[in-house]
Amino acid sequence: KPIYEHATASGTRTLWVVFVIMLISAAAFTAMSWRIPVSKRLYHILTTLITIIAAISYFGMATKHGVNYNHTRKTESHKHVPDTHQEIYREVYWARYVDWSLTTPLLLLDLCFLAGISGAHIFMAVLADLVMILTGLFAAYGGERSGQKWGWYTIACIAFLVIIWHLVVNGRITAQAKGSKVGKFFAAISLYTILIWTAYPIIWGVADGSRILSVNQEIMAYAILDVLAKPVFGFWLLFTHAKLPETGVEL
Ligand code: RET
Repeated sequence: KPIYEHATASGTRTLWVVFVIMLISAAAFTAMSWRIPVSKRLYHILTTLITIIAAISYFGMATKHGVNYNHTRKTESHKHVPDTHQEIYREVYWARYVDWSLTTPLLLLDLCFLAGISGAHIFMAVLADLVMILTGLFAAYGGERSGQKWGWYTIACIAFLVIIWHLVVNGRITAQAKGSKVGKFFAAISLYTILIWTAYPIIWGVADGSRILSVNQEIMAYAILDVLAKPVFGFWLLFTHAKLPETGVEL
C-alpha cells in the first residue's frame, strides 16, 4: 500500500508561528519607515514587502492551500523473485517557490542597491535567481528514476553559483568604491546571505531530494532559515542603514 509523507499538527503549528513572526516584522519595518522621509525609504519598502509576501505564503501553507502531493514509484529489483514497487506520496509546499520567486529577487535588490551594482548586472543576477527558483520547483515535482529531479536540481545550483558570483566578485568591488565602511558592511551582510542561502539547497537535498528528513523536520528547517534570511536580515540592514548615511539610495 502507498506511503504518505505529510505534516502533522506540530508542523502546522510551526507554519503558523512563522506566519506571525513575518507579520510582526512587516509591521516593525513599516513603523521604522515612518520616521524617515519618503524619498529615503527604499530599503524599508523592499524589506517590508519581503516579510509581507512571506507571511502570505506561510498563511497558504498553514491552511493547506499551498500544498499538494508528489507521487513517486520506487522499484526494487530482487534476484529470483519479481520486482516490488512502492508508491510514495510526499507533500510538496509549492507556496514556498511562489514566495521565493518574489522575495529572493527583492533580497538581491536590497544587496545590489547597497553595493551600487549596475542595472545590467542587477538584471542578470535577478534572472539567474528566477532560473534557480523555477528549476528548483521543477525538481520538487520531478520523477525519481528519469533523472528529472537531480537534473533540475543541478541546473538550479549552477544558477545559484551565478548569483554568488555577482555578489562576491561584482558587489564587493562596487561596495568598496562607496567607502571602506560600506565595503565592510557589504562584505559582512553578503557573506551572511550566502551562508544562509547555501543551507537551502542542502536542506532540499536531504528533505525533498533524498527524503531523509520528515515533512515536519523540513518545515522546521526552512522555518529557521526563513526567519534568518528575512526578518533578521531586514533588521540588520535597516539598523545599519540608519547609522551609515553612505548606504543611502535616493528614490
Ligand atoms: C533550491 C533547490 C534547488 C537548488 C537550489 C535551491 C536554492 C534555493 C535558495 C533559496 C533561498 C530562499 C530564501 C528565502 C527567503 O527567506 C530551490 C532549494 C540552489 C537559495 C533566501
